[in-house]
Amino acid sequence: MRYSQYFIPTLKETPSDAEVISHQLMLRAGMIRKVAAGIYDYLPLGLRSIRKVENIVREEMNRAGAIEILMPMVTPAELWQESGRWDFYGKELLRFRDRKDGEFCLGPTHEEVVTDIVRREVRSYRQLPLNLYQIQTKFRDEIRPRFGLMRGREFIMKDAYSFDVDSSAADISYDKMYQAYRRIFERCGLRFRAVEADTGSIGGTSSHEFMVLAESGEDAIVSCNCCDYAANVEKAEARISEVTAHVEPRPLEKVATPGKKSIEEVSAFLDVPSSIMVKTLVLLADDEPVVALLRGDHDLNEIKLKNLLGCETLEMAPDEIVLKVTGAQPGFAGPVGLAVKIVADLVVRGMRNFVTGANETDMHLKNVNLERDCAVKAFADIRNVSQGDPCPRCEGGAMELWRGIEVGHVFKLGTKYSQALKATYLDADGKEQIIFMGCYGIGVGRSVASCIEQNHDENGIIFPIPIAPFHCIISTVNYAKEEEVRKASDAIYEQLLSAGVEVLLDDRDERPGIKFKDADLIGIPLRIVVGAKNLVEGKVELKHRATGEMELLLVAEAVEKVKAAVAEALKK
Ligand code: 9G3
Repeated sequence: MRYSQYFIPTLKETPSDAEVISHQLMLRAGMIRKVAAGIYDYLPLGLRSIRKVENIVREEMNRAGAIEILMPMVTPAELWQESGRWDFYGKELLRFRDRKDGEFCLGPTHEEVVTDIVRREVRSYRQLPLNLYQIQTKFRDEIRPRFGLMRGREFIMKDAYSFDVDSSAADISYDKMYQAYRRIFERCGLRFRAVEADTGSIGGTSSHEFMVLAESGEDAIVSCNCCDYAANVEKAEARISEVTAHVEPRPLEKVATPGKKSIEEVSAFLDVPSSIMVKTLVLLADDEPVVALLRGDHDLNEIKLKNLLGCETLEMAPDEIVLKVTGAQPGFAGPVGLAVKIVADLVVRGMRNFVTGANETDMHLKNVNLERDCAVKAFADIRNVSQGDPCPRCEGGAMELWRGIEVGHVFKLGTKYSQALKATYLDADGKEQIIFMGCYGIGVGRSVASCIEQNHDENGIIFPIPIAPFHCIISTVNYAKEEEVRKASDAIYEQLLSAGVEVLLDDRDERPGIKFKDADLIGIPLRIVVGAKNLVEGKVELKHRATGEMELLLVAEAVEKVKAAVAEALKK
């Protein structure tokens, strides 16, 4: 491709409303342009990278035995009503009516649509296992779309769905997808971790998220520094710490703590460490008050508590509820004397003589001991794991906290959708059985964006060859004026093209500095600089964008090196 005839609208300035580096660089490199909140044009360079990721995904899905289909973006309300999700989802599900007043939505995911295909077409166990996938545009009306393609409203997703005769067969399908995902993200040049994850609203029994490690990631994950345990913090198990050695319970003591509400304030005022304090949180679970107890230096994991209580909604109680439940202003709540359900974190069970609110404004209690002072019905792991916590799976390992960008998510769905839509098969005895499902998503745009989050420097993007828009760029010095430069550049261009290298010839009538800056900004991995001075010795410069390494080579050598580097990077 010749740059002068292509369409790469690069920007010098960083757009003000782009907060993360990948969003900034994708705008500046002329890869995307915003049409509306969370809705983007994919310009030529952006589309080329998107298509590269799609092709890697497609190859690995096909290799894993999945079969490609394409389902509609517009889906009928009836299917969503059968699964019960039409009313479950709020405004995130973009609903509309057609000209005949029929109700539809823009597909945010396709469990219902694909299960409808299978319930109509699959009748026998001989047709299973079956894995159908698509690479298709989804729409989710996010309240706050941001970070460019990282959290858009319209986005390209690969979504796959597996169908099996039973749970153990479904596990085999799940594992095939899990391995295919590892290959996909390795081939995309991403540094990622697969982590145990909560299944969230989709239901099902278990799931893993594939997280690209990046400081700008919205997800918090932990991994053990010894074994291969890794989990989203939403799900990570906090190891049950050993109960403190037997300590004599001391007499309860009420102390004045005027205006001291937070753990930090009370800890400083009473000169006690937060680790011998207990924070008492008042929440509303499906609008019913519930109290959670955690050690002062631990944080509540609302997903764990929500899963434990089995409630639909869980939020911190407003001040007036706290006052009603505890009789005190917020900041002085404690478990002693409360008449509501209390759930205590496992660590609290091992605590003795701890400090907590007195359920009296401006007062706290010292030397509280659960058995003596208040009845706690339920103990459970309801806290977020912290950096350095002991690993729950191995002896000696410790938890390390990371930020991650979720680029893939695989779920064991069980029979939630096949039950709801009556997708069954006849087994070898002719008996009707329910189908077991799995579902598997990859964010295509998010994969490109997270690759940029992981691979950039102050000059711009540093694409790994497999998903770079072009493999090589030829930056020419005075292409228009210097006959020698033009001849050599065109020759190198033709040789690389005929070798299957995707090459961009920068033949613009621009100053070299502009060309070099653009080449760095758009992140093309290999660059050949053709200038009259080096051509006198029959040489050109070869620059590796990732390492900055610059070599002065004979033209033929440079062409061979580029071909070899590309072949090496694309080996599957
Ligand atoms: C909705 C809306 C938003 C949603 C969903 C449904 C997320 C929804 C979870 C999934 C699960 C898997 C197949 C590919 C992999 C992920 N947001 N999820 O189900 F109606 Cl508005 O999408 N689906």
